[in-house]
Amino acid sequence: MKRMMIAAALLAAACSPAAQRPAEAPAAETSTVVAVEGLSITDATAKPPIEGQTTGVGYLTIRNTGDAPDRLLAAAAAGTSSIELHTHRDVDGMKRMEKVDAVDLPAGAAVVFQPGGLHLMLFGFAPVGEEIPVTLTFEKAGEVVVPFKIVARSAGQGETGHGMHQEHAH
Ligand SMILES: [Cu+2]
Repeated sequence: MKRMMIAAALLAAACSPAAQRPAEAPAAETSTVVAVEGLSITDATAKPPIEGQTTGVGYLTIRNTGDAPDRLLAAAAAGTSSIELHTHRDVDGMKRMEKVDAVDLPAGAAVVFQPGGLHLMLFGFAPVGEEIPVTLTFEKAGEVVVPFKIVARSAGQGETGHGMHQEHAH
């Protein structure tokens, strides 16, 4: 665990001169922090596909630390065939997944990608190792590489709406 945190910290530092020093993170903190001009990205995690399937899901928190709005436009990573931005929408009382073209990041706000809400769909995801570097493309901030920690799907945790993913193959 410690080794991973150090590796993540080094990666974050390599990506951004503005990266926070890892010593400031709480002891239990295992997520990475990637900070660039105007954005701070934390809690980036990727769940591998369910056995027999090929689609994984990614979560993260994007904080717009600047004073102008930005937008997340796209995501891509080696080790996937493609990544889409998805959200969930209530349709007749059912949560339905929906592809979105962009995610608004209002100035000063934190946008949380989490189960039942916004998420990254990782198509053709073949997890290798402990993390997957995902290139996020922002309208203003440009391309930012964020290491997503690969977390195991715990048995019985359920997929909180993600069982539907296979229904809408692209
Ligand atoms: Cu989805």
